[in-house]
Amino acid sequence: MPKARGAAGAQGGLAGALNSALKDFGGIWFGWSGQENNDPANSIHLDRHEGVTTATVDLSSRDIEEYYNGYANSTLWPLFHYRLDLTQYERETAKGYERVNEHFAERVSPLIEPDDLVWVHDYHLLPLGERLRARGVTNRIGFFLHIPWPPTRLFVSLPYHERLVRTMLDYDLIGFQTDEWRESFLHYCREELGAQVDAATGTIRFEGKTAIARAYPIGIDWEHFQAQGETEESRLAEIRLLSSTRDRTAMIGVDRLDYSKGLPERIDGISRFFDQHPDRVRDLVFIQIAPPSREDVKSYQDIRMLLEQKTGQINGAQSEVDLVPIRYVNRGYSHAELYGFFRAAKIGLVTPLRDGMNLVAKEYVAAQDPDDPGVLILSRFAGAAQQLGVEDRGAVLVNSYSPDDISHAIRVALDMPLAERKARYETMITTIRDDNVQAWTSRFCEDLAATR
Ligand code: ADQ
Repeated sequence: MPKARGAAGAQGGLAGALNSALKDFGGIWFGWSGQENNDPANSIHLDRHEGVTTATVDLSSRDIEEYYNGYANSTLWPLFHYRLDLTQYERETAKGYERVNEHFAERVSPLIEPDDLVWVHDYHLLPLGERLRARGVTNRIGFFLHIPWPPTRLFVSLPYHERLVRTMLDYDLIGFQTDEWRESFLHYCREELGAQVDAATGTIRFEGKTAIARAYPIGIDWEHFQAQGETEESRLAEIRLLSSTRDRTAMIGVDRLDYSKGLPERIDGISRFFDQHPDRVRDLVFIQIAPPSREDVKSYQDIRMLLEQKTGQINGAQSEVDLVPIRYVNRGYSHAELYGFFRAAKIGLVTPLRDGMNLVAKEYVAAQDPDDPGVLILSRFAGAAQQLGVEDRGAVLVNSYSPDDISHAIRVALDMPLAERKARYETMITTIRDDNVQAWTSRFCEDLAATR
């Protein structure tokens, strides 16, 4: 199979997934280095680490402001997570977005060889395919969107929405996490663009171009994650958590500190649970691990403050000298440590308001002891709910906007008998193990190679 050349715009959830994929397939990772550099002559770096070649470029401070903090994370990210209230529409940042995509195309096109597959990732790079085509790249080019695609009625609030989607039709294959996001995209192409759309095959025909849209739910790197669980580091993390919670049930949340993850709403749900069941405050300790992200964007500073306030309030109201119901930790941990924490926690609380997939939900289940598994409480608005929540037989599904619903789910999870916990675990574990990141990569690359 030809080498895959990936282009990724983000650090974060997808970075780990793509690293695994590249180790297996070979190829080059191309993307932003995460560094600021105002000297364009020294802005590209080639590196080789654990069998993966990376070609990364630095961005100028203006590019970071307009492209990354601006259009990508203050326009597209909130809009694609249905948050019109947080979405900013600025002509300057939109221009910065186009400029940086052009700059990436200029840098990456000389690295592309004739039989390469090119795989572009995520909302930072929506127009990259079109920019590459303009430079004469005729290779097969695929695109994968890691986040939701919003409903048409929301998406059309974006100035020049049509221009953005037109650029996407230069891809041969466009991947979405779920059918729901794929259908929203097809709806837009049919109703707003007037494209010819075959919903069954996902084929979109428009002005002589043909693109195919399909769903490819991303998975975790199962083997790597299980190997983390075998380490001493993981075992120590598990013991550390268990010994600190003693006879109380540990409930855990692990998320980037992002308003899409529903963290204040989650705290409201826990607070409601304590209000409704004062006799059970001593049964539960909630651990929220939330490393800050995108700290230069104001909405992220706001969510951090709000969360601090809420955890402070509930701890103030419910704590005793020997009891603090919520532990809120602002830092990252290794996957080995997270594995240990997940295993020690009898409830995993994953309640985003909107999420493309959510890998934490899958990691939580993957870390459970099959003979005594914990319960996953999962938002019905996460892409993962389409795989893990089928007919409420796997995860306990909740409306993450509703404190009553979250409170009820916590009570159900706390009281769930072992037989039901095992049955729910069995329903989820097969897809988590088999539909892993390697299977996801193979499916996408094979389909991309078969286009045209
Ligand atoms: P994210 O929004 O970053 O990803 P998610 O899918 O949950 O969300 O991935 C987060 C990853 O970061 C997980 O592997 C998790 O273990 C890790 N992580 C989170 N908190 C951590 C911490 N405190 N310490 C260490 N690691 C931590 C985006 C989309 C998702 C989509 C992924 C992949 O928003 O919907 O599932 O890409 O496509």
